[in-house]
Amino acid sequence: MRVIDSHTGGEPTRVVVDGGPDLGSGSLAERAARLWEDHPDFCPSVICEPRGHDAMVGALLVEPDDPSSTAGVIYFNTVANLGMCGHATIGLAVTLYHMGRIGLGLHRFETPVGVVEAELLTPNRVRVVNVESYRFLANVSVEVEGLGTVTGDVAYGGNWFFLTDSVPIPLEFDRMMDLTVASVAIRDALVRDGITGENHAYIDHVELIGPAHGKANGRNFVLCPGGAYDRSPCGTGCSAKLACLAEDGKLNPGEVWEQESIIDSTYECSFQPGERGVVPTVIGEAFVTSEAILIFAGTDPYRTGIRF
Ligand code: PYC
Repeated sequence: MRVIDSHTGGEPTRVVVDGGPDLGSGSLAERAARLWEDHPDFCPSVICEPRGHDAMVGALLVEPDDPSSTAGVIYFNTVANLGMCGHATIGLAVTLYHMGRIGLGLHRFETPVGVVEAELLTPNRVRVVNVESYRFLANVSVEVEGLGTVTGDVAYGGNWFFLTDSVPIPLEFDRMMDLTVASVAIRDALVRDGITGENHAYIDHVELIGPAHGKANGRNFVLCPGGAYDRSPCGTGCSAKLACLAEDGKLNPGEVWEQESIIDSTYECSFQPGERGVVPTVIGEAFVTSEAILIFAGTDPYRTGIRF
């Protein structure tokens, strides 16, 4: 299996270039469901240790439904599929350019949650127009062990997020462990209290928000579904954040919001009004880091990844 790795603002993406499973026909959402149902070893083999790690997001290229789209893509992490992934879309566009498969300019990618646009502004800088994003619940309070009452919003940005500024831990890199433990506790409390996204969707991302260090407008720490933190400012998390800012009247259409990650990487974000919420734009940079052939030796006890 051939893969190309990149990072976007520090967050890794592994694009499966060939050797992935045949998912048959049907919508992207149907094919994404089939990925784990019919090929349960595929995603862990590609991105769990020892070949990958928790922070990595995989991108499996598939035929698009609409031939005018550049490609279909199914994003996955160590535990599940992601509906959309902002950093990986930036990484994917830069990877396809690196391979000579696409040029600078506008491209359309189909994901299980809808079509997104990726405009390669330079070989490394990409502008993503994400699926429509919206706030579902505002000012939800949960009692969290060790933190007390935590209040935040539930919003959709291609994945489901709980966004809060009420955690009393500084958003500093050296507090990573505390931030992770707090975010996992918040996610567990949401489950305990039956707080979900629309249609009972599991809220698998927690976004802690606060003031920026640099000239950005805000800083975040994002807990991803597998327990890793997002090194980038999280494209879908920024989209969820934009939806909340717009609804609170704190950001106008077209106005730029610069979002800083826990490692100080940044995205330039803005939105246009949507039918229900906002249509977010996220601009960031990715760099290819390696090209590799993954080897799955029959005698390797961990050939399908370390998982328990
Ligand atoms: O950039 O949307 C994103 C993302 C989701 C999980 C990791 N990165």
